[in-house]
Amino acid sequence: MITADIRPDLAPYYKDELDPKNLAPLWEVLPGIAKHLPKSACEPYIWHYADVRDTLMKSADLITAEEAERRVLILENPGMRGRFRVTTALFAGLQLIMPGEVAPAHRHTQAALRFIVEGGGAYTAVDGERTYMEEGDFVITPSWTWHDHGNESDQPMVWMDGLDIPIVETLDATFAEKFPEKSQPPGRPSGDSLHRYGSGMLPVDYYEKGTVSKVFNYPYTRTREALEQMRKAEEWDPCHGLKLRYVNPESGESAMPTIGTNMQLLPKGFETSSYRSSDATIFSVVEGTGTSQVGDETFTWSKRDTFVVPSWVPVKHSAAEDAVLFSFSDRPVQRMVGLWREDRGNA
Ligand code: 1HN
Repeated sequence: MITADIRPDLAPYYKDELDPKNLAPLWEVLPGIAKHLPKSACEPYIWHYADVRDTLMKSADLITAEEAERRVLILENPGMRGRFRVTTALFAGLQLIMPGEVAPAHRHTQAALRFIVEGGGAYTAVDGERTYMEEGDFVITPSWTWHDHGNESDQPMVWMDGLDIPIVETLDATFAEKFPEKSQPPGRPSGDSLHRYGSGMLPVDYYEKGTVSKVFNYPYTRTREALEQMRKAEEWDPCHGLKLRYVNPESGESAMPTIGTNMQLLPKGFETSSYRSSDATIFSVVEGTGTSQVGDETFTWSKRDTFVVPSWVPVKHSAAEDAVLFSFSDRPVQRMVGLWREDRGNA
């Protein structure tokens, strides 16, 4: 007879009984589930663009964008190798598209962001509308929208892809299909969505509050100008400098329901107070140089570098010159379900 207080390590015969029935004792694993703090396998890490660029360019000798469908080097968190993720909940990669190449049209339930790292003049088409992309632009391809890319410029173009792949995988809601042609036929004129929905106005009879922004390119020229104008007020947040989040203009919520995105300005010499939050965050350096202390690590960064701050690991940034950082995380998901936490200045 098994009593309630019997130790399974004292009763291997009991475990032998559980195993073929696909049962397992919670009490052996409970401390690893109800953890005191969100300690995961996700590690702080930095990819210096100078180390990665040549290797990325070599991929163009091995495979075309069309053959690869997407020629992307996955930024794999060193604590989670082989699991194609940059944080526990998000995917990130660097995508290369050479002059004249096309990445064929498809759609999937995973939502994607592109953050343009190098080059300009390639387009992404989303549900029939093309947007031409420049460095620092933030572009979205919402869940289940047709999208393809083409580089009509004479230079290689590199962007960071950020996708909610692990979230969709956890929910087992992954679907994908290919478009019958390589490129989508032209639909709305280029730039239409940005001007129609992203000029601080909306079409007169349009009162929808969709979960996804109709604006799918947030150009860097506008973002940078906003930060530059706002800096004149010198209202610096001790933890963030001057930080804006990208929103869906219909709702004021994040541009994408699963991924929150931000751009922040840190003026030369600014040192942020320690900050931590429950959303592991990926940073991409747009301008300037500086250092970030992430837990026990110190990362020295410059333009185009990418670094990861895991959940609940304290971060402090220090700008050696005027610096602009793009960042993204799963914060909207955590906020939606009441999980999100932050700790300002105490970590
Ligand atoms: C994808 O469709 C793109 O459309 C980039 O550019 C990266 C990673 C996994 C699955 C689909 C793209 C992707 C992806």
